[in-house]
Formats: sequence, structure tokens, C-alpha cells
Amino acid sequence: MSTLLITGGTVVSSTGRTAADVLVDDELIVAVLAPGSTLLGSDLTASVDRVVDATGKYVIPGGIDAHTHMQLPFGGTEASDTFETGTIAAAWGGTTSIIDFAVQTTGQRIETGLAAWHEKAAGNCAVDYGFHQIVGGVDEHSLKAMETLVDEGITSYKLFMAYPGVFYSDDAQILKAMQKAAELGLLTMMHAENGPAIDVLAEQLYNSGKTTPYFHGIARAWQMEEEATHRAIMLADLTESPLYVVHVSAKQAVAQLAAARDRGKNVFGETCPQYLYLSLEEQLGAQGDKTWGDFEGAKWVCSTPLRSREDGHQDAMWQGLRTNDLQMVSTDHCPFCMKDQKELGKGDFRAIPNGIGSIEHRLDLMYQGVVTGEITLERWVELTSTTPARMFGLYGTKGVIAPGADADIVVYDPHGHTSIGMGEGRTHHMNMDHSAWEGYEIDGHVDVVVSRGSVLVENGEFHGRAGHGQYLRRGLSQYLV
Ligand code: DUC
Ligand code: ZN
Ligand code: ZN
Repeated sequence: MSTLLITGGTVVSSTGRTAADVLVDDELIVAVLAPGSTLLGSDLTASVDRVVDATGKYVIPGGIDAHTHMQLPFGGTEASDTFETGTIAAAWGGTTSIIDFAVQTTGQRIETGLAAWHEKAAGNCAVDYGFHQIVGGVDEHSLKAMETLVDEGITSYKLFMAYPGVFYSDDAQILKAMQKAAELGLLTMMHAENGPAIDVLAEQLYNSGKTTPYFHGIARAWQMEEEATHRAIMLADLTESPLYVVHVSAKQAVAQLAAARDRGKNVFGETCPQYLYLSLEEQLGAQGDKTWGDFEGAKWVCSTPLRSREDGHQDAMWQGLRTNDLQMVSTDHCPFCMKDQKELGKGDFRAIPNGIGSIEHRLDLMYQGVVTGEITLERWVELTSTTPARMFGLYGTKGVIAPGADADIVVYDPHGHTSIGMGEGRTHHMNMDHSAWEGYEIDGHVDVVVSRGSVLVENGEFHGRAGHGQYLRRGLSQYLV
């Protein structure tokens, strides 16, 4: 048991900011005190085990990244961050909880896939972790197995309208799964892209000699995302199943979500930093790197794809975050190295493993949106911590600085600076041979990171350990109307 006092900072929540000291006892926040309060003694700093001076800094609830893929077998290889390396990188960036996707591949039992995911994560995480369940084969067995998920602390599951032959579900399967989810109170998460049509377009492009990463973005056209988003919404409406659409990148898909929300539906959307900052033209079409030439764009091959800046998709994502037509920002952290991994798709963009690594930079990249006036300070906290906690049944324990909550706290310095990337003086701890964010400069800095009362990062040093992170048994969503 030890006590920790964070003094002199500005505590920021989703609803406001206030000068306050935060007292931590063992793993929990036990008091949020007015500065100078003598309620618990005239000099609390002398009676606690440790003091963190947060003068001039923000004190925020630890980040929750609700969309990660550690060690995901995908695209003929495996995502390059282990639960250990990925959660250490998360901690560096102020993320103290992740929700990863346990995988049931087609033909496998859900129980087997879930057990394998527990095995990969247990004892290896530096921050707390929970799971969503990917249902990669909707059949009698998996529909039955869904009945056990809530007891396992898994209250959300993901279906794919893309990737035929891998994770894909057809409409009949989606309908059946949503009916079951509605009965059980599970939140349906959807990868909303029309996979069969995309595969045809991709093949046509490839056959006409259009083989570079840029054409990944052309094949996965916005119409494919809008159509699938609309279809998912209609199926969710019919089955009265709450719906959460992951990695939204097309402005037309946001419009579909907004229309459903205007009708009062439990329909939600997440976007990711890559869809706010990066584009089809600048990244997927990149030719700047001497080593990779026009294959450099492979660094940014992910699905849904980066979209055209000319068409205004990035602006629409920021706007959706402001209007709450999009409720959250997760990373879809799914890192692959260029060497031996992305390289698999040299000469054929269809074989490039899909994914970008960003788990370390989400808080910083979103804080830059505060600096540039895209979102407020409070919205920053809401998008990166409070809503993820509410959406996925963790609120009260996570997502808030209040007595009784886990002491997951970040001291963020608005006068600090962060240079992202692999170069000298820059920051990158993910297990990748490149950064998708090389050269990004942030007008702020993650100074101190506390997870359940343990200081993981301080003074530019990592003090955490693999195994500190505990499995999070989640409750039902606390965000539904
Ligand atoms: N999209 C990605 O970019 N990677 C993992 C899976 C997905 O849907
Ligand atoms: Zn997806
Ligand atoms: Zn994903």
C-alpha cells in the first residue's frame, strides 16, 4: 500500500476543468481536493509516500484505446506488436487501458479463439486490457457461444462485412448475430465495407497494371463504406441491436450515422487519428522514400483506407467529432514492419497487410486537435477516455478522475513538446521498423503516467513492467439511450 498526491494541476474531465489535487491510496483515487484544503491534514505532501508536482499541467484520466490488434494473424503475417511491446508503447503515450480483439477465425470455435487470446495477453501487459470478440464465422456453435460472452466480461463483438474468406459475414449471418446480440445486450461492432465488391474492383485494378499501394485506396471506394454502413444500420434497426461502426473514414458514412442518430437510434461511430490527419494523395500515393519508391505508400495501407483530402473526408471527421455524430477516437492499432511484412505486397497492393501502428500517439495527436482549435480540451478527454469507458462498460472504474475510480492518471504538459518518429530526439516505442507518423510535432507532452496507482512513466523513463496490466471484465455499455 502506498499513497500518492498529484498537486497543483488542472483536473480536466469531459465536462469541465478545475484546479485540484488528486490523492491516490494504493490502486484507487480516494479524494479530489480543492488546492490548499486542510481537510486531510495541514500538509498532505508530508504525509504521503510520493508527490507528483503537476503545476501548470493538465491532470486527465488515463487514455482508453478501445480498438487494438496485438499479435493479430492477418494478411499472411502477424501484427508486429506483442501484448508486451504494444502495451508498453501505450503507456508511453498515456494510454492505460486497451480493448483488444480476440479472434474467432472462420472454422474455429469462439471458445478456442478466446482462450488463445487470454493466453497471449495474460501476464504480458503493461496496462490493463479487455477484449471484444471477433465472430469470424456465424453459425449454430458461435451463436450459442455468444451466450457466454457477458459472463466472460466481454460485452461487445465484431463482425466484418469485408474480407471474404477470412472474417466475412454475409447479411443472413449478420442478421442472426444481431438478433442474438439484442437478446443478450451485446454491442455489435461492425467493419462496414462491402468486401465482395471491393475484391472485384481490386482484381480489376490489378489486372490492368495498377498494382501500387495507392490503388488500395481506389479499390476501397467511399461508396463501399457508405453502402455497408447503411446496410449495417438497417439490419441493426430491424433487430433493435445497438451498433458501433469501427474506423469510419468516409464523410458519406458519417452522414449515414448522423441520420440514424437523428432518428434516435443507438448507432455510434469511431474514427482514428489516421483518418483525421492522413490522406490518399499524400500518404498512399507517397513516392518520397528512396528505399521504397512508390511502395512507400504501403506504410499507410489500412482498411478502411485513407481518403482524399480534396474531397474533404478529414474535415468531415473532425466535424463529426465536434457534433457527436462520431463519439470516439481509437487507433485500430495493427502494426506491420515494411521489411518482410508490408513487403509481401510489393507488386500487388492486395497482398499488403492492412494496418497502421498508432497506439503510442493517440493522446498526443488528439491534443494537437485542441491546439489547432478542432476540439475543446474537455472533448479531448471525452473522446479518448470517458466515452470509451462508458461505451464499453468500464465507466466509474475507468474514464474519470473521481473518488473510487482506478488511479489511472496522466499528467499532460501543454507547454511541453513531442516530436514523433524514429529519428534522434523523437519518440517511438512500437515494434515497427518505421513510423506512420514520422515528423509529426505536438505542442504538448505526456509527462507522468499512472496506472492503478503505479507510476509507469516519469521523467522520460519507463518504470512499468509486463504483467502489471490486469484483465478487465467489462459490464454492458453505459452509453445507450
Ligand atoms: N483494418 C486494418 O487496417 N487492420 C486490421 C483489420 C482492419 O479491419
Ligand atoms: Zn476493421
Ligand atoms: Zn481493427
